[in-house]
Amino acid sequence: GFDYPDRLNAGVELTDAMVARGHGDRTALIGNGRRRTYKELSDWTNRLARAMVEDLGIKPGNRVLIRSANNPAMVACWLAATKAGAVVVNTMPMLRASELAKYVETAQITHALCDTRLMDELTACAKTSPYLKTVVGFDGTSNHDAELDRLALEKPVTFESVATAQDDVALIGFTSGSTGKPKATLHFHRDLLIIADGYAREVLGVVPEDVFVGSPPLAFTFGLGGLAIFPLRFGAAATLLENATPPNMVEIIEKYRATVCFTAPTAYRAMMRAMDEGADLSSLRAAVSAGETLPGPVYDEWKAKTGKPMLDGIGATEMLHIFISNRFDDHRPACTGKPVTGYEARILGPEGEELPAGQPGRLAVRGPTGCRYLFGDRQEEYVQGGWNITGDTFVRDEDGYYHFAARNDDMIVSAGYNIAGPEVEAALLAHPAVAECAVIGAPDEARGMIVQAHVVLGAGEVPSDALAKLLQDFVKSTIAPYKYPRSIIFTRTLPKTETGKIQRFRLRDQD
Ligand code: 3SK
Repeated sequence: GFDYPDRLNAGVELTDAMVARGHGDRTALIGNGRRRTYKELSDWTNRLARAMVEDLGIKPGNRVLIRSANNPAMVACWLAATKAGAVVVNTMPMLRASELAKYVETAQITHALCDTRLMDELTACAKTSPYLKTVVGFDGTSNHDAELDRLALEKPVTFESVATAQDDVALIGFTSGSTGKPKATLHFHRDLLIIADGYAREVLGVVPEDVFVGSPPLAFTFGLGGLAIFPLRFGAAATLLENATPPNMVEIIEKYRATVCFTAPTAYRAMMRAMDEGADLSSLRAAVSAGETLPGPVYDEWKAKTGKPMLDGIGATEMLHIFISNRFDDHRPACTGKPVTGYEARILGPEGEELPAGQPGRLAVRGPTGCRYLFGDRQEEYVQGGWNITGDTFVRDEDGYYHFAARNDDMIVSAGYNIAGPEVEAALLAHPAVAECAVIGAPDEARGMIVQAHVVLGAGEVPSDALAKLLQDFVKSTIAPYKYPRSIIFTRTLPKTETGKIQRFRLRDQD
């Protein structure tokens, strides 16, 4: 188990406590072209927290929204609000006023801190909100040239952080909502540390010399953990990129000799193409893949190119972070691995009964970081007997490893066959002409559903019936022929969420 004192403030643990442990002169954050040490981060967050309390009137328990791309100022605002005992809701820059309004209403948000470059939509949202009364800008470029920065600069570098209880709520994570309405999930101060002291320690073995890089937004708990909490908990450095495209990540990896990368398989594929052109990614010791299924061919190619396994994992906003993962010394291709210490997993049948090894069913998980929803109605649907019922179908093998089969929505029943869309995707991705693809079930009179592949071709490839036939034959030659895509649609792009998850439901809705 995890043993924390009753009074615990995660913001303090990730800043002042790190200075007290002797990490003050180490680099904590790299972004906007400069480095900040742990001591600088501690001072910065204390000043900000003072401004939040003394000038903005933030009180413990107030819900505070932060709107920003990934940059050091966003991390500082999140840590400062946490030190002030606020409950933070981090949000993505692309959200529109109507989407922000849903968050504000659901979480009853009273204060918002916003990168000044992203003010318009938030101001529009605040105009009609009965809750949101205070909106303040901060300078996401770290030039301290905005209202919150000016208020903070006048303050001393000391702040008496709120002595929160370890099970006071610190963070509300909204699920990214690749289908349906986003759900609000609650996380305690201790949860923010458990994901580091559990997964990051056990699976990644983070050391102060590590330099983290990656693409998930900090507004997504995958990004908050991977790009802020994990490095800061161990005295390592976090590089923060507002525009984390694969070329930008490659540049950062080369420049800072980054050692740990958090991103999705599509970005790893692009980074491997950059390696073909001479990019040097040899500094990376850990490549974590999550948020999307890791296709076997991507895992195999990474292993062949780097000699290291890609660490596939599955997490959930409800559970805060990754709860099943491969390990450096215990990994298999096309396999998500075994539960992280402290978490238990089960495969459930249609009646909620536990299924034996080898049978696909709904993945259920329980552990120390979840799952708690803001509103009870959802709780009943998604949490049963303390188990979080995920939206994924998995199979546990005889050796206790968990294998992803499909999102429950991605199982295709065609002429009586159960076909997992991601398996067909992995087969297509192994063909060199295919850059990206998404497989869905399309309605069909004769078969009920047919397997339909939406395919983005690689550079220089030209769509044609002949190529479609070639890809169909290729799939038939690698997996059971009944699974081949009877329909292939070539497309330039696939619909994705801001966190990079392919939105297959949008392809289904097109039909
Ligand atoms: O697997 C995911 O989608 C996820 C969600 C939240 C936090 C971490 C992860 C990997």
